[in-house]
Amino acid sequence: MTKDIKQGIAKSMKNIDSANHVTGKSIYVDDIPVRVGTLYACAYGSPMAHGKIKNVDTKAAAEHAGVYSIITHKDIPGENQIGGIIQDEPLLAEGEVHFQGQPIVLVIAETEAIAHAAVKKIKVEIDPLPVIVDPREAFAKGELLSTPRTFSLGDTKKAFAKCAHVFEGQAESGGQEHLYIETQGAYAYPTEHGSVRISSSTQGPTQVQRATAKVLGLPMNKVEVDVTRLGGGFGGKEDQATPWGAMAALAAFVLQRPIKYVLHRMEDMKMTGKRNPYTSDYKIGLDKDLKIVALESTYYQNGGAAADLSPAILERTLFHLNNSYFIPNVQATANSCRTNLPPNTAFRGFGGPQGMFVIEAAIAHAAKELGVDAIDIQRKNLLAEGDEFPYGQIAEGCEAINCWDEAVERYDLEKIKKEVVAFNEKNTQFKKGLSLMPICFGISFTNTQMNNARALVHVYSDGSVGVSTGAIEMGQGVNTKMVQVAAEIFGLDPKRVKLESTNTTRVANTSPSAASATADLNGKALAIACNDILARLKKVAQDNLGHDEKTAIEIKHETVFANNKKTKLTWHELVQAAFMARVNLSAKGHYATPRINFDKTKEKGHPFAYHVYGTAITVATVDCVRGTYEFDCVKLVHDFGASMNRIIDLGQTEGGLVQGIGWMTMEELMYNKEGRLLSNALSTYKVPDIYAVPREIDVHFLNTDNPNLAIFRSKAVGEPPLMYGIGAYFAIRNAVESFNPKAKMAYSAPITPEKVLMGLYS
Ligand code: LUZ
Ligand code: MOS
Repeated sequence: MTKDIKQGIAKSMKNIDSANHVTGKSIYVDDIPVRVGTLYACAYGSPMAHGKIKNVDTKAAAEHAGVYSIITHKDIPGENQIGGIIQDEPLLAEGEVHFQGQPIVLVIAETEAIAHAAVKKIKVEIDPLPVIVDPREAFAKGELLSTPRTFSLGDTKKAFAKCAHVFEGQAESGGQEHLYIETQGAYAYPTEHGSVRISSSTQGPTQVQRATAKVLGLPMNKVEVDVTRLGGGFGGKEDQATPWGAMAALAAFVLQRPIKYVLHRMEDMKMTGKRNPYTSDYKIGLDKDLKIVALESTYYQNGGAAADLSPAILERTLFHLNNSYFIPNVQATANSCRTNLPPNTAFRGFGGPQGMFVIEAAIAHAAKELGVDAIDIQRKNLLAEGDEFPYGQIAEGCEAINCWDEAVERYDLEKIKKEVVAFNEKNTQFKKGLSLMPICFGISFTNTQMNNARALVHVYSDGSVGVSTGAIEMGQGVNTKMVQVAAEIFGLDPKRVKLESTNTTRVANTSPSAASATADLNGKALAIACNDILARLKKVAQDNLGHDEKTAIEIKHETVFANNKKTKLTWHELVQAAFMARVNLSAKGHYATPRINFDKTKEKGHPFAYHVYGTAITVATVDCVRGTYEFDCVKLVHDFGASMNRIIDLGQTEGGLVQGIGWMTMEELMYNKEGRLLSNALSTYKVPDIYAVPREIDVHFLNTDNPNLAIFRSKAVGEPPLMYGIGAYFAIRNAVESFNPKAKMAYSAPITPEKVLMGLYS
């Protein structure tokens, strides 16, 4: 624990929700007790991926017993538009459809079962138009969602001319279903003065509020959004909780009845966007000492049918194109391609993992051609203090080499290497593969404007504390960290602090809980508010104890200290004295990350508050008869800064790692040429289960004292560990190549057992 923390109460404090989670008491949207008169919604999704709507026949559905109303775009009082970054997405299709599952009609019925049954009776005639599912095809046809972006550093043309080795290739990574345990959903009801209140399972309450206000033609102050917690988000509810919130609110507003809409799993899988698949070209140049001298790359992002967050995701791909390496000459262009899939969206890592996979593939490719170990190329090129990122930021507090070297030493890489070689010499059916995966992830929303947050704190006259922030609890433990912040600053037992729901009437204009930045931004805002109240309380303490304003007052363990000496005054008495003296016991804090900036016209700046680093060692075993595989171990060193809660941070690291392994190895999204999702259930879309988890996961906390832009110097932890999963891909590949050194395998993730088998016998 660093010197910044006086109490250190909560270093290993348990998640405040754990007991309620395991006893089923935690409230999610579907658990909210419904009001009398509640009706249920279900959307009819387009059966075609692209076409012109000729006719919508809702007669049979409307006549179905128990159906209350049918809502189409014609019922929208405001604008039929929910696009975030770009206004290109209707709430309910109008004239044309652009992906299978796109909502066209909303059925409102007395029960959920009736709503679902009635939807099946809707008949929509659609004149088909050509369907594009491949991003390169979309690009060739000029179907772009946003302007292409190019990052450059140095001069790649000159650099390539001098390179000893140049390799060119393609790399592709697939999409990923978020599979939050709680599906998308919302519960909305009309309130006084033509207003509406929505309980939404969203990472972005303000996004839901803003879009709903637009759809209903209302000012934002008439739309209240409240969020208790989410059963997972992973980016899937950063923007894509919005349509369901807006649909529920639309029906509630038009019909003046409470409306509930919670998606069924298969509806959710079919209708919502996923991680953006990418296909990319790379050209990498190395000198004779294996230093990477130049990289040229082009990324084709499969954006789906609407922009959603894809332009921002595209940008983060470029920000992470060099992963944890210094590359002096870079020319990289990224294209966001419009296809007829559900709009793809944010997913833990937000385009970063997709960019990092490409540089890792390029390095693996070079290593193979040169007959060297990829590990040697990786180590030689790790980012060092003072190196420049392709976007102009200079690496400060760079832990890339520290993490790598610590992992190599602590886990005895030489020994692991020898064991793998020895195993492979002795075995023919089973082969082991080893990889190292360094990571580097920039912390801040890449859109500078979004890096701000607010908090509202009340100290009640009995000494208890209520906290509201813009942070959304989605299982990541942010509310526990917020309790820690308030308890630490006030010197209280965490039990005194209650975290309120996240509500747009208490904390407004929020950025979504995303970008791994939620605890930092909201924690800093909360710290400001708490410190404000604390300053007022200190004055009261000075007066109360008969001291002057020079006396240093501190509150520790609920007791007031004056000039480091314990006094008789307790927290409770101090608060009462303040209340009697009519001192304001409430405060609002606002925080905006200092220093960060980015100039999009030059594609240069200092967009990130800081970077998070780490290195993972992965060993996989491949069954060379079956093509199946297991992970022996993942041993990693991760840069947590000074972790403020090791239990939560460890959970985030393990969860992120396994989610990354799933993306890279087994989770295969399949769409057919008509844009229909084939992997539309958990029987056809395989996610990691307990057997897919590495047999051993070892996480070493690298304790680093910087940077102070992290809350209590405890670095952001949400997304970075996902990218360790990329190591699983290369470990498996290396095992295959040990069985068949001539294996012909595209750099194509996920590396499913089918692909492994083809590689083994190629
Ligand atoms: N969301 C966003 C994100 O809007 N901007 C970002 O930079 C970001 N990064 C990671 C995850 N979500
Ligand atoms: Mo996100 S990918 O919603 O941080």
